[in-house]
Amino acid sequence: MNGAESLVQTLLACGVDTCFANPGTSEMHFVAALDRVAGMRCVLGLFEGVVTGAADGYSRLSGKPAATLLHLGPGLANGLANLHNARRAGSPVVNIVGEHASFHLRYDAPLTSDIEGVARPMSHWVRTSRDAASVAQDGADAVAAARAAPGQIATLILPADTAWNPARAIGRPPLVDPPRKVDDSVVAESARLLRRGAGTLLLLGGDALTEENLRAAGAIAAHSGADLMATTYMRNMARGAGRVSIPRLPYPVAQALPALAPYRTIILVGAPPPVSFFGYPESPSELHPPGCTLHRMVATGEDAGDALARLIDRLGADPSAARLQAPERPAAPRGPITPDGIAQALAAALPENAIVVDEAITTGRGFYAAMAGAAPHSWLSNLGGSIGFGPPVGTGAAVAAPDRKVFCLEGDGSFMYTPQSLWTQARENLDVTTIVFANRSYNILKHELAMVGAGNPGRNALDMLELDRPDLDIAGLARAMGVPARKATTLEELNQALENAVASSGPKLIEVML
Ligand SMILES: Cc1ncc(C[n+]2csc(CCOP(=O)(O)OP(=O)(O)O)c2C)c(N)n1
Repeated sequence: MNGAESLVQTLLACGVDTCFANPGTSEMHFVAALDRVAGMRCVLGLFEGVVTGAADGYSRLSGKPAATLLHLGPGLANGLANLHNARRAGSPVVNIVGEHASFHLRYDAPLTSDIEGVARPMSHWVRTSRDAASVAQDGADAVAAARAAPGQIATLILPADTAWNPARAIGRPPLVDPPRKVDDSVVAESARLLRRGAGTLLLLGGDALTEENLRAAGAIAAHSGADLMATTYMRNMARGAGRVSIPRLPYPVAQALPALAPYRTIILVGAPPPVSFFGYPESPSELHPPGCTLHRMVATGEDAGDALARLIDRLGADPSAARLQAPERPAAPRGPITPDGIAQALAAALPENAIVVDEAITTGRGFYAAMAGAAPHSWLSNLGGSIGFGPPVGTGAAVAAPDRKVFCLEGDGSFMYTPQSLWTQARENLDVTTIVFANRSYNILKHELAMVGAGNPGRNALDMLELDRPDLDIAGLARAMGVPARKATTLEELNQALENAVASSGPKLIEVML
């Protein structure tokens, strides 16, 4: 057994059995080990942003980390944006990054760089293996670090000689602490605030958005009269008929401020204090109204389910009293394509237990509300704001949940960061339907330009916001990567394309011409 084999065996022993990879020379022993050690599913991505985003999506559905395999500093650097998104989402990821053989480093060969330095800003844990004998335990430590609540990024750097030299043992599977339970005093204070009466909001994020935890929050709301709201972005939220349906905090500051204005008290349950995405000259960064009390009941990494259950007990609330969303499946819409019409088409077509990955940007502003009564589904969105998130995350989600249909809702600008994801979807025959909203612009940035007070855009500025020259053929791009695609120019065509996507499995793309 060499170091690479001991690492693959260790990862398997620690429950990590899926690896998204884009390898190079320094990772060849790890690649070869995949043939010699059975049990690791390896999925090739043609760009590292696909690899890291897929690991994020995989963990959101499986509840456990995937490994990534990345080629030295530059390979890792290509994957950093989606690692940033994964980090913000609390997704566990174990990165294995190849490095030159130790004896070769001093020659400053072309791919030499400070890999630890590249890794650190997006990693909670970084280590370079010293020798082949250490690799296995380093691997187990990396898995333990990734699994620490709520989920962390662990980056293990593997010099090529630590992979090819002989090793004996495999690493011990990690003991991972369960999420911390919140203090009794914090639950008691929440109960006290809720008893004060009107004007109280429970702002829910992270694990508070699972089906069970939403039900518990719904019971607290029914008992106390408090309102419920979700964070603007969510890791994996249970939505649709039969679930507790709650609004989300709007993205635009002009809508977020009035949404929070009625509240004297905001109790944070797995949600950070609400702040605007960017700072603007004319609006506040903090979104809660002046004088409003913010009470953090459950911090990131703490056990939301336990805290909500204890709050129900303390209030004497009926745990089964939550109001559940009735099914509201609209009729398939007709006529010209509009954002509202698309929302209706999606709500009408969505099959039971689908996974929705939302990177629809401005076209999708109304989708969340419009799909509240659709068939039960999971809603995944981007907590890190780095676009090019959806196609990789949808890819990883489909690997983790092969019996569920994935729908990636994509702005065309966002889609164009990581279109290679389609190739992986075709190769692995993943059941992902990508729906691209072809407005041929960075529409959101036109609004942002006004918000930051940058004045009226001239020709040069507009050129940075328009994607119409040359014209993109996204359906053609999909076909070139082996994914069947069609364009929808009316809602009737969209309905038909969605029907086809629901009726058959495998990857597809629908380009919706706005
Ligand atoms: C990695 C990264 N680069 C750039 C941006 C800035 N940015 C935010 S939204 C956006 C355009 C999104 O365009 P599209 O997906 O077509 O949606 P639309 O605004 O047209 O609805 C850009 C470039 C970003 N958020 N992340």
